[in-house]
Amino acid sequence: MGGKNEIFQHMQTARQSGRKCLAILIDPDKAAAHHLERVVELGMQAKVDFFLVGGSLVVKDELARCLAFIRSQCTIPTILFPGSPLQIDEQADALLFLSLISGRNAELLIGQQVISAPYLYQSSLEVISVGYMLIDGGALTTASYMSNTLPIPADKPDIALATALAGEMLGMKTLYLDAGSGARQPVSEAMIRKVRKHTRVPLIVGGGIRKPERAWASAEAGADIIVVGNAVEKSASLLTEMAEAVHSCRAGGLHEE
Ligand code: 1GP
Repeated sequence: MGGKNEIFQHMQTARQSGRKCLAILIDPDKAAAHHLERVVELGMQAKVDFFLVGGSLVVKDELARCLAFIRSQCTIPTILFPGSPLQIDEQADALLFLSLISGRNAELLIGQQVISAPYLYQSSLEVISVGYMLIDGGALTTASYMSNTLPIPADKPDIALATALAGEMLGMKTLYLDAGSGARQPVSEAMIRKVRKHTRVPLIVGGGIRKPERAWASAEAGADIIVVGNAVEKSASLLTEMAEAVHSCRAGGLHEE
């Protein structure tokens, strides 16, 4: 692990300063070469903060190719967002070490982590622990189905907050509210606001964010890092507007206690 801390530091600085970050999620199975080229080019122009790479179900062996390409083109940090311990690759800079704390599937709370920890210990990857919470986005998502867990109901911010607090008290360095890729409804501003108000670690929010206005609203409600996948997969040029929206929002300070 090498004691690296740079990417987490970047997230924490964002949390403390109110500077909002945009992370573009790249599903290696869906990232055709020409699309990836365009996304990386636009990502550099728009100063995207991170590329998240991974997916709940990755069936092709494209992860290494995808990471190698991003690395060869830019210095934007790449962070693995793994759906399973098979998605570990040292070409990335960091890995989100997810524990699915919204669910009650022991395998995803601790089982898979036990399997991957010895590999990660020997790797050069920066490991960032994440209290990962699936929030109902109005449709059954791959993440929910594959994890065999129920998401937190969208209209129960109190459950989300209690879960987030437990994650933080257990020592998780970040929290991630995810409505799941392709969610019909993104995580509500009310839920983001509530979790943000009572927790101190960097807050990542994603799932179903299709419009720049929505990305801005999620950031304004208190997300420190906005994750966008599908929308940019469908239209790479949207990346520029998403980055403008997220980076123009500096409202973090407004919601500090
Ligand atoms: C899913 O939060 C990410 O894990 C991104 O979701 O693909 O819907 O943007 P979208």
